[in-house]
Amino acid sequence: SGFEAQHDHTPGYTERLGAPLGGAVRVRLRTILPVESVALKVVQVGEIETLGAQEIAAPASASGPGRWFEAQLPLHDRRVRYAWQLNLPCDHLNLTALGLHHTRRGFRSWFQYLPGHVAPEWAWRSVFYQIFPDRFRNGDPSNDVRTGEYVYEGRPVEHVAWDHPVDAHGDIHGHYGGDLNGITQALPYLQQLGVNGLWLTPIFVSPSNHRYDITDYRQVDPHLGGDAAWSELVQASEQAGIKIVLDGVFNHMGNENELFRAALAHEDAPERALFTWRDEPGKPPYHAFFDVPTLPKIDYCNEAAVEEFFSGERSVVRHWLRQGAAGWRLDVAHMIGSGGTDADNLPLHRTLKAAARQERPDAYVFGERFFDPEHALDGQGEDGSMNYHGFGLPVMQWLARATYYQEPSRLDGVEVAEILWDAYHALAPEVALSMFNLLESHDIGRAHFRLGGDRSRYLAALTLLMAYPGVPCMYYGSEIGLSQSRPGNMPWCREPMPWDEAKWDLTLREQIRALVAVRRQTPALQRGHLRFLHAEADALAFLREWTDEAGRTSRAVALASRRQGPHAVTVTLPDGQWQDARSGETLGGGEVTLEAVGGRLLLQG
Ligand code: ARE
Ligand code: CA
Repeated sequence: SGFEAQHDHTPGYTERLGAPLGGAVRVRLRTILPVESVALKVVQVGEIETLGAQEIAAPASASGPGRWFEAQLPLHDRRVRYAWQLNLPCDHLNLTALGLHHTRRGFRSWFQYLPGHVAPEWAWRSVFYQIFPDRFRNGDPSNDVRTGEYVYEGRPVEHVAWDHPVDAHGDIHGHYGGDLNGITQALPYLQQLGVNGLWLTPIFVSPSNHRYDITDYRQVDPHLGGDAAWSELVQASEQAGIKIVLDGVFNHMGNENELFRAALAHEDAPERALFTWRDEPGKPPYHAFFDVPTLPKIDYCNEAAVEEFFSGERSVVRHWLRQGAAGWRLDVAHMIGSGGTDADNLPLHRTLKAAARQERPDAYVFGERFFDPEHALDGQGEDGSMNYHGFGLPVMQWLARATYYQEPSRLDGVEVAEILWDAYHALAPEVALSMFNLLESHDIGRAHFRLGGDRSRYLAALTLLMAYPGVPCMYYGSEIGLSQSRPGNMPWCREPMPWDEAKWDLTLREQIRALVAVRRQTPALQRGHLRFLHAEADALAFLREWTDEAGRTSRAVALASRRQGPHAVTVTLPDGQWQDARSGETLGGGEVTLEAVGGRLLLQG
């Protein structure tokens, strides 16, 4: 049934996360099978070590039926992989992250432990809200960009009225006037929604409205209210219990940056070494992000670049952590380096993370990656990664009515569960819990729009977002039903937030507020182990479970459906009494038939 043998990262089963390299950690197994003995298999360099496990009394910090076994897992490497072997009277079974099997399966499916890894646990308890500052709220019209104030990409910038819908013209050169002052004013609104983390897309001096082309990394754009508005926002958000993660654009800078201008000005300028130069027809004479001339790539072969941005005593990474930022989202993380692959760049990412952690021991550092990030997440570098690959894209592809952009084909629920599970167990559990989960962003279409405005599917998506392992992040305006005027990703998904409440979908906001509250109150959703309970074409269900050191167990089950009307789904729940988070209805454990419609959360403990 899948409950025959259990082991995971929670305190009853894994004694202490963060045990150092070279030491050992106590790991435990619980089983109801008639085992004669249990062994622990550990992957050593090139071989497998088999260690005995002792039968013990049930630990205080665990629950569930069966016998308990314990072994010492030696932490001989930065990532230790292990599996359990259950010796039965005339058979033996292996328990890996994939479950119980006769064969050992691949090592990749074995449990993992990262010695010495320290996760930013506050992020696990957080619900994030992404803000694109030019479009969220205009708190001070006096700092707005004035039409014709300067020229960007050969055309004068334009001030656009807040109620003017995004159009191609408005996006590239149009500034709506949103600023940090507006975010400070909106803190009570955000608190009421229940979010306690903000990710701001770039806020430093830049000519464009998106500000990914940074002119000065050490100054907040005066059009956003400047450094003073930042200090005010930091203070007010601290009081509101909200932490702020900034967008680190370290792969490229803006072409108006003084370092790049100096490099262009003289053939022998020392700044030339910060960039890589080339001579290819039709392309800028330097490497640039997607060959966009305004975004010259920074070359980290150069130690001066590493110091300026990461390791130096006054580096950009350190500077803004000192100024109150709680972490960094790394723009195009896989590209940050010296032109090699994502894997080649890992040592540099470790340097970045180490500098951030020296400055702020709980800094949350995660990279933007649209593809499988497994190779970058060994615990030494980034804490996690934006989870497009292992969460947002497949979930949306499953739920979307029509095929659309990143959704070239439709997946069924069984395939989605496989994709999610594969991405989850490829990571150490504490890393999976630090993944930055999202359904939508300023780069891809809005979820509500991609789901054809279907409320039920949208709530299914949001339920999965709040219940899945990782840090959930919503996109500004989604809570009140902000959509887009036409299909596509950017710029259509960057409409300004309407502040006229008559334009809000208040029912939706209330439903989302309730989901956020459940996430923030339920330890199982913040740090629990994951187990899929069910998957069929139109529905899937999973369990999250966490027992704390004192033995208190919290459980949650998420059930999501993409079908129009309600339908019956049969799942096996752990024993005990369950409560539907929305209706308050109670039900017992064991094999139960649930009515699936949109998203449902069942809670226990
Ligand atoms: C602007 C216009 C675009 C135009 C482009 C080129 O908006 O319509 O095509 O200029 O002239 C920032 C701005 C963008 C801006 C861009 C260039 O936000 O508005 O575009 O700079 O000036 C891929 C990368 C991913 C990257 C996206 C954009 O893998 O890392 O493309 N995301 C980050 C930021 C962006 C930012 C930049 C990078 C540059 O989040 O906001 O752009 O700093 C598929 C593919 C992915 C692709 C994804 C989204 O899934 O697999 O590889 O991401 O779609 O497009
Ligand atoms: Ca303004």
